[in-house]
Amino acid sequence: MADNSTALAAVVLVLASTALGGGLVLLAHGTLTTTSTTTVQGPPATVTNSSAPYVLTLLIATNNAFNSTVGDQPAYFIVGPNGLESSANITIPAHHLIELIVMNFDQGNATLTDSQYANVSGTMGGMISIYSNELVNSTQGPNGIMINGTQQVSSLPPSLISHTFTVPALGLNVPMESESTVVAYFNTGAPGSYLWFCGSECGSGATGLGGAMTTPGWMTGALNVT
Ligand SMILES: [Cu+2]
Repeated sequence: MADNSTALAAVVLVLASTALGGGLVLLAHGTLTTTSTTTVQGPPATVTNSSAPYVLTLLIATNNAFNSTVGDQPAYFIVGPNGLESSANITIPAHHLIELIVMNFDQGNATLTDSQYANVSGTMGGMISIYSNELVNSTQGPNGIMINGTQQVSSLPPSLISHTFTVPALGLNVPMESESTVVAYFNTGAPGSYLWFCGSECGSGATGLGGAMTTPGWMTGALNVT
């Protein structure tokens, strides 16, 4: 009996948290705390398969040998059906809902080239969902694993940002917290080929703007909406 009532109380707590809408608190000292146990909201239940989101999965890794003088550089990759692919050309459908998933293995942060890149833009609700080890911290409950999940944020403290996925022509900016996965939804419009880049100084040289930052397939490339 005690176990059942505990489980019921936990379920009620989860439902109550969900009803609160998954609010986020950004503390003044730059750390994040969560007020919710909800997971990321997908598209509405009325969406049919034909209009299901196109899933674009990207991965950021750091131990990529650029050349003998620059050494290792971070890079975005497409996680495709046959493995990792170059991010020099990323193709997504026009006039379509896109579910963008970015897995960031980078442990560090880098200075933003412009403070505006700390802000989320161009996504549904102006939000992204962040999953990190600290945020998940799930526990085993009486009825199975209890998943704490994620946070939805509209910006990040610059000190937490490793990279961004930025497409100015689409108004899209998604900041990436270190060692985290981000999920965002956005809608594409007409076909076109647009520049994407990273808005943090994560490349080589004194400014951090060389190497990966100027090389397609590393921290920049083309986003082709077709
Ligand atoms: Cu970067």
